[in-house]
Amino acid sequence: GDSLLGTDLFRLDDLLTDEQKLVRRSVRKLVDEEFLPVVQQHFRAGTFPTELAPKLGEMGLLGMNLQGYGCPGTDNVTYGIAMQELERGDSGLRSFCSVQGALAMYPIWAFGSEEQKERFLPGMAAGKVIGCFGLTEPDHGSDPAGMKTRARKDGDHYVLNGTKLWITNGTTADVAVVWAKTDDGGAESVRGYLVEKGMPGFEAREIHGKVSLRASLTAELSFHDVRVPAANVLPKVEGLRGPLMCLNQARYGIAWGATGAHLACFEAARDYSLSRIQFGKPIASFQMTQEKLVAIYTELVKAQLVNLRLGQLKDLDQQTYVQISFAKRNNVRVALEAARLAREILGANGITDDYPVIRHMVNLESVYTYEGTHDIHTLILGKELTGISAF
Ligand code: TGC
Ligand code: FAD
Repeated sequence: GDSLLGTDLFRLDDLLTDEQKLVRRSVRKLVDEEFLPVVQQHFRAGTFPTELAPKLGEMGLLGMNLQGYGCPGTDNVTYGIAMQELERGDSGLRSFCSVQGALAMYPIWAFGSEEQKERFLPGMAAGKVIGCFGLTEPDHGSDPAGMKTRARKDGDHYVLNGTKLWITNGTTADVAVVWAKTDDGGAESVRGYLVEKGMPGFEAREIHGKVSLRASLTAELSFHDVRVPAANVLPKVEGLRGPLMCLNQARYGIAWGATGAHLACFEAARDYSLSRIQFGKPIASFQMTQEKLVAIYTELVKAQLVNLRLGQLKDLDQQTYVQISFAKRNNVRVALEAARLAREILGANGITDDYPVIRHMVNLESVYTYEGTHDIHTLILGKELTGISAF
């Protein structure tokens, strides 16, 4: 059925509304019918089906939990379920939606002027205008506070110089939300700049040679004396709090998303184990295979419980970034371990891209590292438990 694969042991579906179940069914259908048939080809070619963007917009999957300006304004559990179903397809598909909704639309929505919101958000919600988010730099990944990108005020413009690396959707984006330091006369502080495609001095170059997240575009952005009008500065936020609040939105979606990849690996491993015969019996009848399936399933259910509770707290506006770190850290790690076990169950077939498992496994290596590495989330939790910062 469309419950948790007919194995909803704790009746988690009882905690979902009909609307939430409907969203799950329709996103699952979209992924099954329009994405899964093309994912192998995109993964091999290192491309992303950007032509799906208007369809994703039509289904309300871009900026889903934002209110107004053409966004659906759903509750956060619905948003999470949608991210789970997208990443059941591929981490690249969920990444596309996370970057668009949580990292590009959210800062405009939360920190933008009325004019910026009206100008960008409806087109972005519709998937007609693509966004990206530039925080990471070649020399500053986990420690964005050390960023070198600078914006110098010059009349009614800011002049941007610097480089951003590993930027998802960088080459297709019409607008890049770029975080840079400005000293504007006083102390240096981080601000967000809306850099538009075609602005002289702004270039995006595709990064080649990725073995993980191949069905996703990743770029290097460079800025050489890019003149950004003051009207393109996000007026309502200053400091690292701006990008960190965006990361809270995206990490929440990743916690659910990783569980979608986990679900896909469980489903593939269980199906395979029931049909693969060795020693005259389905391999599912061997105790060691059952032990692996139980391990995958147990962590899947625990991750789903964390996601649901996190979503409830977010809907009450009581979520903390430490809870989000807990969920991102745990759910990505257990999904990665589940993918490795599922790969084992599939034997030699497990190493081919004819099955989804190894694609999820290598994708999850990126998910483990981006949006705060596993170690960074460990330190955030360690600080919470001890009161001591180990950064
Ligand atoms: P620390 O001293 O712990 O904190 C400094 C101040 O910031 C506050 N804070 C947060 N506030 C809101 N949300 C958060 N997530 C916050 N984390 C920290 C904190 O309370 C404190 O406030 P105050 O008032 O006490 O001063 O931290 P620090 O300055 O040493 O910085 C460490 C930090 C937070 C940068 C690090 O923990 C971190 O998160 N590094 C990871 C960087 C990262 O995640 N980059 C992601 C780039 S985007 C991306 O990967 C997109 S992938 C997209 C896709 O394809 O899906
Ligand atoms: P580093 O920070 O150099 O870390 C290297 C290793 O050192 C890691 O294992 C890390 O955990 C460890 N480490 C670092 N500091 C500590 C510490 N204090 N204690 C213990 N261990 C530590 N960024 C964006 O801004 N926008 C995007 O759209 C985007 N998309 C991405 C897409 C992909 C496919 C990937 C792989 C990355 C993307 N990123 C993006 C970048 C991502 O956020 C960074 O890779 C991440 O923050 C880690 O930075 P780093 O790679 O420079 O690693």
